[in-house]
Amino acid sequence: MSDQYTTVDGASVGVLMGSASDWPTMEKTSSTLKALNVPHECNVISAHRQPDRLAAYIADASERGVQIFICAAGGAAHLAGVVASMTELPVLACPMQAWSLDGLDSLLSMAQMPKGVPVATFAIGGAGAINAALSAVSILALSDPKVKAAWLEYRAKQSSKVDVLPPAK
Ligand code: RP5
Repeated sequence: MSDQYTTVDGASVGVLMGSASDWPTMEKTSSTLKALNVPHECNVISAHRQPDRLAAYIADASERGVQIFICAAGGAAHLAGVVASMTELPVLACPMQAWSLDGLDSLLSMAQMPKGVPVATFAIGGAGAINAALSAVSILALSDPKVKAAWLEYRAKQSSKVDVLPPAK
């Protein structure tokens, strides 16, 4: 089955998008994971247009050792919820700004999952795409000392970059 997908040896995070149009935003997820040396794989699989392909990917990815899924979708954004219905692994949801309502539709579709099948939902757009990657890193850091070291270094660097004074006029 894996010839239907982009697979990466040792990937611990599977990034999924409902459409290639989500990539300009989700590229930030990928570059954040890359910056922290977290092997991951990115695929476009639509929950409503390709349900069988999605089910096959989730089963295959879990068997190959993927530990966390990050799912991006826009509009009636059900990709993350459908993925969560197929796996016991953590699912992080990124609402896309998409084509209407500035992404509020995507945010509510993801955040308003009925109880029992959770998805952790992030901010609309780029901030959420980056934070989903960082949250995946923080989860992996619980059991991987190398990821933990990279995560602590990232946080320390970020802290040191905060401007203490307002910029001079
Ligand atoms: C969702 O609908 C996708 O995740 C995307 O955000 C949105 C628009 O998809 P396209 O019409 O660009 O394929 O399925």
